[in-house]
Amino acid sequence: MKLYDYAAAPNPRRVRIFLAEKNIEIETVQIDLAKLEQKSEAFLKLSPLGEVPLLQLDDGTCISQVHAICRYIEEVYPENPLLGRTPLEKALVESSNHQLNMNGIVAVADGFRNANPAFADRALPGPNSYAQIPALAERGLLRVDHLFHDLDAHFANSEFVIGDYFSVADITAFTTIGFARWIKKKIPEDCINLQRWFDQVNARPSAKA
Ligand SMILES: N[C@@H](CCC(=O)N[C@@H](CS)C(=O)NCC(=O)O)C(=O)O
Repeated sequence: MKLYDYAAAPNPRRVRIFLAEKNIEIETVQIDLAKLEQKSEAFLKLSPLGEVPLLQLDDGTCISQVHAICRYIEEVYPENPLLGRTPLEKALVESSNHQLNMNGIVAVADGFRNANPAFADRALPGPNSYAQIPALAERGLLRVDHLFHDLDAHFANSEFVIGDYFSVADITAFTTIGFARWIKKKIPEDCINLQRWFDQVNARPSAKA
């Protein structure tokens, strides 16, 4: 297997942390998004969306999308499950992870891509050109503020996103907080529960991935 990656980008980081939690080492290939290498003919042949992360299997098959890549890895390497251990836990992890992707990763991406001049006409990733919508950038910032406070309230009574079980949902939330720095958003000082959870996850060796 080979992971097409970009060290600075949040979505590939989610997969790198997932792999690190499972102690799996695989070859990575850097696709430099700053140099628009994702738009090269060679990469678009593998990934028509021109996005990283992309997992390429030994037979050449390519899997795009963080969730699908994590699902495949979990099925092939079931030890130390991160997508849930029981039917109920699997459903709860998927529910939280989807919600955190939409209200976290996507909200920050809206805030960043709709305001940064480098993303003019690239407000969404992928092969099509989309103009920036400044109101979406503003909404993104507001959504991140709300997410921080919602998570703070959640972590007042819960060690991780799903009780005392560390899961992919924690990886998504943790990566969101790192990504939020791109829009100059830090954990607010009054969010002590969120900060406690963040420090705990940040202390795991996988956080360096
Ligand atoms: N929904 C995709 C999102 C992937 C994505 O947005 N990747 C970004 C890097 S974090 C990308 O490849 N951007 C390419 C571009 O901006 O052209 C997933 O889950 O993998």
